[in-house]
Amino acid sequence: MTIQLCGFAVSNYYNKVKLALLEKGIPFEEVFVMTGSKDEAVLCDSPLAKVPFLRTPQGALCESEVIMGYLEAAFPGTPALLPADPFAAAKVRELSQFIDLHLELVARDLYAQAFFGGTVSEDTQASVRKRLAKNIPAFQRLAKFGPYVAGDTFTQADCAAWVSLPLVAMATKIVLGEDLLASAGVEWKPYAALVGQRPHAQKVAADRKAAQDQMFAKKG
Ligand SMILES: N[C@@H](CCC(=O)N[C@@H](CS)C(=O)NCC(=O)O)C(=O)O
Repeated sequence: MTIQLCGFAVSNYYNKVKLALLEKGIPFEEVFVMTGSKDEAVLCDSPLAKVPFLRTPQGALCESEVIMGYLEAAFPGTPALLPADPFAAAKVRELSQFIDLHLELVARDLYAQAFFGGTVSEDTQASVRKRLAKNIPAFQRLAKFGPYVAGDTFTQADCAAWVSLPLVAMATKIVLGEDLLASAGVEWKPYAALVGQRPHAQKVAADRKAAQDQMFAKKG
């Protein structure tokens, strides 16, 4: 059985895993699954109906960080996205998880207003601003941008950073009136452009754009 990546190409977490699969040259197929599915088969594989999830010959896995760990361990013969040294590898994963939990998950509270035509209360906006004011400088202590987010090599952390830093920047700019990453001195634009030059990143971006256009056409 070929590995199946389940979800949709607009999702940043889906694209984090998709970029890793492509960079590692692991054969996979994409299976379109929207969030919030009530389908029993989906809930068995991703109990919160979140995406992405991965179907493997041994069963399914949800949570992108876990999937990234699995891919690295299960396909050692492919290009490594983690250093061989256990501590150095853990530092990369620390950064990746930090981006997910302390930047993206916080900014996510703004997405309804930033991207989906909803509104976000003043309280929520203030809370996001306060949490990011603490979390962004903390991220800056870990991030290297040398030129990759964890140092001189492209790693798993870049898969997380490249899909999520622009969202954090855009959501804060649109809703709070200020790109909190840029204001704090995180030069995410040249970084995103650098990673965006990679052929596999270009494929992910092109697929995302096509999926966004399709979503927009349906809504409009
Ligand atoms: N911690 C999860 C986050 C995944 C996630 O939140 N995915 C979004 C789409 S980008 C989703 O499924 N949202 C629907 C929901 O939270 O119910 C991971 O790393 O895979």
